[in-house]
Amino acid sequence: MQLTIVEYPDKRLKNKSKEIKNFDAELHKLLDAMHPFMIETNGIGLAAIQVNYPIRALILNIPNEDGEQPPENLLEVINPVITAKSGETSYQEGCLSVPKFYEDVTRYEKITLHYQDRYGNTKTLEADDLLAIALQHEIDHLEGILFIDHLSYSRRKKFEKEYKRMLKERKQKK
Ligand code: Y12
Ligand code: CO
Repeated sequence: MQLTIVEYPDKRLKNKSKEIKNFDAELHKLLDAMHPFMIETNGIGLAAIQVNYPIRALILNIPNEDGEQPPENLLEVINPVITAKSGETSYQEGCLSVPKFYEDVTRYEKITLHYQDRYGNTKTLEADDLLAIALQHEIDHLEGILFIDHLSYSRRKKFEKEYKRMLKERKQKK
């Protein structure tokens, strides 16, 4: 299964992803393709909509203390719902759909998540630190929200100017 990343300002990233009702081979095939794709592109989190599948699925593989992403730490999250949230934290976020840009975003410090695994089993997860931040970032994707949508008006304007310049330079190099 060949996947390609959908990059900002592609309008498809604004779409709201649909609830998953069939936990079938087609879903498993997509999840199985998303993981190597994310690792090869140096990502730690990826929502299905970023590879043009607007369904409520995301994966996360948070690096350990050695910076490794062992496959046994892979988290597959289907139909997530945040049921509790507390605290506040700020982190410099990046996104495979917004290449080369990192910006500070404020998020909840701790969250409780209800979700399903690839077989439709219901799960609960208490998350903090980078896991909580990355989950909120990926769940935003399911609502058509990007981390740059959290920036102040002036930071966003600055970002748009720099991003346009980056796209232009990239086009000229081709
Ligand atoms: C905070 C919040 C959410 C996350 C998870 C989602 N973000 C990523 O996985 C970012 C990946 C990323 C990878 C890059 O490397 C390549 O594209 C080769 C990257 O660098 C460039 O675009 C040059 C930027 C972001 C993480 C943290
Ligand atoms: Co992202």
